[in-house]
Amino acid sequence: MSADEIIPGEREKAVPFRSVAVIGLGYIGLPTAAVMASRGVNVIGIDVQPHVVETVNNGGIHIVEPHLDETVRTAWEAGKLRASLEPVEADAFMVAVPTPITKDKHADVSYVMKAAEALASKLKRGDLVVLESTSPVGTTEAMVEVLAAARPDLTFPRRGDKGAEHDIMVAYCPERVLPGRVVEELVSNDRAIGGLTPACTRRAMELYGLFVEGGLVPTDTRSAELCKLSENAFRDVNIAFANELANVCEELDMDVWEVIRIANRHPRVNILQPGPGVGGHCIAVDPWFIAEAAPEVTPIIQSARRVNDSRPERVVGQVLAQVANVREETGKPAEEISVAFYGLAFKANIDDLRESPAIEVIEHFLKEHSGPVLTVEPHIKSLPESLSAASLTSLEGASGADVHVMLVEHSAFRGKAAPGDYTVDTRNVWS
Ligand code: SAJ
Repeated sequence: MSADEIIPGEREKAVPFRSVAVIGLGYIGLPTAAVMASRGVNVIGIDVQPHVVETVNNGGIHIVEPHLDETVRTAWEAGKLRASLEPVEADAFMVAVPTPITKDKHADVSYVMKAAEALASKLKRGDLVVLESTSPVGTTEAMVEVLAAARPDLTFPRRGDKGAEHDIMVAYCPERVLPGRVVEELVSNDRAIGGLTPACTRRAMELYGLFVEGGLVPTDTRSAELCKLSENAFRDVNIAFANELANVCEELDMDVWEVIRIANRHPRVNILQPGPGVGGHCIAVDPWFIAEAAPEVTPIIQSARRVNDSRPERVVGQVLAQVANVREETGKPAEEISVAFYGLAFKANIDDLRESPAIEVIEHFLKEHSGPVLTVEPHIKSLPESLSAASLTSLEGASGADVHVMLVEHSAFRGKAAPGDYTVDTRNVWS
């Protein structure tokens, strides 16, 4: 699909969007709804969780993300943003629901299909439906079939349709914002706009043009779907390279940070940072959506996943080695050796503990160690259930521990010397 097909020279004036419904008020849906509403669009957020709907309808937020609270409050005060448990009529529907992965690495797109079933009854001629959730290739087409089955009175576009007019327009436009910078990146990032037909792409570009200042890149649904998966798989493979290098340096008793620092002085080399593993709900998941679709031809993507997934266990081995050193050098029994872990979030400067490799390290370590385990995480007030055998303390509270383990490079931990002689620094904070 070329840009010329999408944006004809003589374009008639766009039909305004009187209202937009955002299905799913999570880490992507709520910021998207709020940013659009702050640009004067009438937005209604739909979520199945009553506490989320109630919070938004009181001008509040249920997730932590810089600047989201003021964006939501301002839009809510202006009467542009409200929430509902049930879908309502709108001129455009944006679907931003989770697409998790099952234990055996299959993509679960059931929330997308449920959202499609729920919104189908509200569709009217001329509406636009956009899928934003990170999805396996072909999900947008499958979603259209769900909509079409529910609404035989309306016509829907199919892949490859060119000239035909349809009652409903459908596109795939993946989110690509970075947690911690969501409100800013929603506006400034370029967006891939993949319509099922050129008319669908055009309509979706009009919608995103309401709040995106980055470029709007027209394409088809499948390319947009694979593009999103490729972005995260690319990052995963690059992080795996850094982690593999860390494994090599561990074997050779060398400093990986020194090697990376100097290698990155090469004009065409940019090695990422090793760490205790890859967390979050995107980078550790999305590569499997590609691998599941083409298992025989994705050895790099699959082994990168395995390298990154094996890091927590390696870190546990390093911590146990330090515990053994303390025991040997001080004569203390293991049950008296205290170990402090710094950082629990899945990455720096956020409070999100979901799919965190730091948690995995500590859970695993608790099974191997009988002495006191301390944790320091300035962004949370209580420990998750799985860490109930550990305690949450401050930097000062952890200072007397025998072994210190840096897991997340929060700003609050930077600029300080190593707190003791026995350390494992997975993030190059103390070295
Ligand atoms: N990490 C490293 N070393 C690095 C970089 C990251 O170990 O050099 C680890 C982090 O500590 C974290 C994990 O990787 O555990 C993922 O963190 P991230 O900052 O790389 O990515 P996310 O998951 O917060 O957001 C990603 C982004 N994708 C890309 O950068 C290609 C974001 O733009 C996407 O919108 C997001 O996934 C998503 O929702 O898909």
